[in-house]
Amino acid sequence: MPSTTRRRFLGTIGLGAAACAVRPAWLAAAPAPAKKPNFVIVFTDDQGYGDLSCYGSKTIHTPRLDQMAREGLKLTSFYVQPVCGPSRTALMTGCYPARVIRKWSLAGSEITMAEVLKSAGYATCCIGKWDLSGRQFVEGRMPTDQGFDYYFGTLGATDSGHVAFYRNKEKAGETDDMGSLTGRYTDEAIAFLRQHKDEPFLLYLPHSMPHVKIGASEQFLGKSKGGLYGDVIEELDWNTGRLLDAIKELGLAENTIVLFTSDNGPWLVKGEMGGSAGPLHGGKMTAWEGGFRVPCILWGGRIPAGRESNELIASIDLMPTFARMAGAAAPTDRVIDGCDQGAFLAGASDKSARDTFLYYTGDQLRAVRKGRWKLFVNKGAAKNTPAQDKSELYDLEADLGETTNVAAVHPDVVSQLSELAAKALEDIGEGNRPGKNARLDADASKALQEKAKPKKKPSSEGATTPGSAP
Ligand SMILES: [Ca+2]
Repeated sequence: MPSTTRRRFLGTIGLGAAACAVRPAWLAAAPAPAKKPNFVIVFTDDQGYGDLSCYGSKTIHTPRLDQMAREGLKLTSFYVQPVCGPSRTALMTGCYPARVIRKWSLAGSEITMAEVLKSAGYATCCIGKWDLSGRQFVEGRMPTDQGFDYYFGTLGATDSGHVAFYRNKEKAGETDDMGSLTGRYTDEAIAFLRQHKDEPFLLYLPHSMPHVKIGASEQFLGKSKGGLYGDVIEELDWNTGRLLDAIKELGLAENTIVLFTSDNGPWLVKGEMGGSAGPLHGGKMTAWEGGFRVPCILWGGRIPAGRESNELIASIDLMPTFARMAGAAAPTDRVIDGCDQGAFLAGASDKSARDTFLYYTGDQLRAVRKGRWKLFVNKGAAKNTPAQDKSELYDLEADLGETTNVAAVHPDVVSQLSELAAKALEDIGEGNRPGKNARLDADASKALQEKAKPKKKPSSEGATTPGSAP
């Protein structure tokens, strides 16, 4: 769909997600602040819940992120998606990935956060790992086709230890030096800030690190008690500090919201080259908390300092939240799963607008959460119907590490959460049974047909067949 046609869909914000609490009338009627806030999203790759000192790491030293947390809002129940491409889909579209993709490639017809903010007059920039075009050049699916004015970075990940850069749609060199990426992306990001300090902007900085193959520059190599992985995180910490310093120096701190998070949990099978989920069970590509729950810190003059919250917030909420803050509009012609968290972030409310979350790995619904309860509905091999006799229920407030199945003690909760899962399957669907509000493009439909053929063993993390059972 041409971008001019897409603009027509940008009406006023909708409450597409039934999961979102109703916004109080007085708040809905409040006028938007005169000056539009800037947004900076720092999105690391495969960094776990336990990898920052402010989230409990004893071996990795992250003074700048710790300070950012003290001066801002630290979230301890923030959810992304369990693997790279789908996590970027969620962040950009405000939707559960299973609603819109089957392969790791986002249709041009989907409306991204960048497109929404661009429609409100924002300068938009993406620096780093894109991973929304199947890790290759695809006309119509590049960052500059999806709302970003400017792009520099790598289309895929660092698995091979070699990456090629693109600047907008042109090839822009390559490197085998994985330790150069964090500094280089940060330089590019700061250059963008200097150029656009006088207009509202979205700076999206999806780092390539600490996705294996990892590397650190000479300044950090061998310095951390956490080994090479620790060096990589400490380099990310230092460069995030450099970014915050630039924001302050340019006089942008009061009106810029900086968010730091990771795209998914740690890649545990990589051993010492992977991170830690801290007190959480599981890691990347699993439906345990360690796959989905990551550190999230928000900072800037609009975020009250010194807050820590265990409220349930998800990356799918950021698109509608930022749209509203910008006086812009999330799409109303389609279902969006995100909730407007503006009141919570501003400190006007202690409560999240969300109290449910769906855990899809790949295209399969594995678990659902409501409040303190999490129910696994289908932990085994892919099935399109949750197997009720395999239900496992965990109390995340009493048992964060998901060690004790309490399904037999709380049949009423199992029943309530099973109903939530059934509704998700009707609405979003899974596998080759898309729900009534799924919108899979031709590319995704082709993937479904391929899926119906006999399976080959997936390679590595499975760029074409993402996800696996916990
Ligand atoms: Ca990742």
